[in-house]
Amino acid sequence: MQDEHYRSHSFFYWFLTTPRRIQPFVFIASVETDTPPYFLLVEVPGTAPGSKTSIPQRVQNHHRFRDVAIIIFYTGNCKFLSYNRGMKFLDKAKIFIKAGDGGNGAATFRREKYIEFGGPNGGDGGRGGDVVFRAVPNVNTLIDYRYKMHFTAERGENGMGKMRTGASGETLVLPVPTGTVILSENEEIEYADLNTDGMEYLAARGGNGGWGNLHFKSPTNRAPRQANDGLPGEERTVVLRLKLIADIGLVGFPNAGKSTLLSAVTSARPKIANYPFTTLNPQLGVMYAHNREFVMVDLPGLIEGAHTGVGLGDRFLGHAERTKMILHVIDGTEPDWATRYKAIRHEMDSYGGGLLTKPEMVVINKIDAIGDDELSEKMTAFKKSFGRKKKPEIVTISAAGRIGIDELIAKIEKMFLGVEQ
Ligand SMILES: Nc1nc2c(ncn2[C@@H]2O[C@H](COP(=O)(O)OP(=O)(O)OP(=O)(O)O)[C@@H](O)[C@H]2O)c(=O)[nH]1
Ligand SMILES: [Mg+2]
Repeated sequence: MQDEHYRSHSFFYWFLTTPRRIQPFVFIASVETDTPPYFLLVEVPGTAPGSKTSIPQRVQNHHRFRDVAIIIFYTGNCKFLSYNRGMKFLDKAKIFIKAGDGGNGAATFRREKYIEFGGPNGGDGGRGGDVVFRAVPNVNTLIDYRYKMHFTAERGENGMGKMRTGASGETLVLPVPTGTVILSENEEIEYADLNTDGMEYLAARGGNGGWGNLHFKSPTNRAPRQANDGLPGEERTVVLRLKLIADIGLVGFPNAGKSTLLSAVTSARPKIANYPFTTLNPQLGVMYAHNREFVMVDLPGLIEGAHTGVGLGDRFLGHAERTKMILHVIDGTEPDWATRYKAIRHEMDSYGGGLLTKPEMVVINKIDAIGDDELSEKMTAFKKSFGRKKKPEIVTISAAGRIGIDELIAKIEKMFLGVEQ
């Protein structure tokens, strides 16, 4: 399709011939056709001569790229491998929130016919609106927070004469996907973890309304002209980080067949292709077993050094943090499973987050593409590589050929029973 069309041109050609866009555009490219090293590229809009903001500045404005922004102007045959149109997924956003200021108190006096010294009757100002985050189901991206980054709740109304209190400002409810963690600006303090639907976090309190002059009436001062201004609403910058909630996480090298497996056991239809980094964003699917259903998340492929930012880096491993079980997918046609296995485990270890201690199942995929002898030889070598260490459960399948899928599902279900007891 379109994808293929792009692939048939050199990256540079493609870059030059595509019309200007208003959104940044991310894709993976390599210098030689389909071979490492891969570069994560971002094309940033509005870079024409005379543009007010510089390219790096524009890239900096997008938190997502803070640590991986690389811009390469490459004139050779730079092959475009994969792209992600529109960036529909975003798992981190930094936003500024401000609760509403309180309304001012009023300094007014009664004025009625025949009453000479009508006393003070200024009402209080209304309270400013709070800012509240609420976890909502059926959304799994923070993309809404990408372009709008400032949120202010309504101000309280000023108090009025005749003892009327100003109306309070409306609470500003900011919906976030369930699984969103709210962190301080430097990401060191976790304020809240909205891990269940409907959970709320009051992130900024509205300012109290000021007192009207009625409050200041006393025996010694019966006609106070004094009234307070409302207090300012709280304001702060917070970082939202989404950690998807799934039961099972799929990890492995690019091209191992993770997305193929997801599509074999769930109704999700992720992009599948015979080149690395097809999956650029985590994908969710629901797997139906005999008695229950499991949410599975397909994560972009890891490569050696992912924790130092190589390839897509390990940033998506955050989505495996909340899973109860890891499915480690290995391409069975690879000559040395043990080395591949250890490389991924090493990346998971470097990431931390308790990933290594999660129950794990190793899924050897693509067995349709290898002979029985080769399979058993490799299996023996793989098992041997664990030495005396405890071996994980190993399952052989062909995700594309749908071999061993039912057995895999049954084993996952069984393992879950063990996890839950
Ligand atoms: N022969 C064979 N090929 C398979 C099997 N499963 C997947 N493939 C092929 O392997 C290639 C990669 O599959 P994907 O599912 O895209 O791999 P992935 O692990 O999601 O890769 P990334 O998204 O890049 O990390 C595709 O060309 C698939 O058709 C299998 O069981 N047998
Ligand atoms: Mg994939």
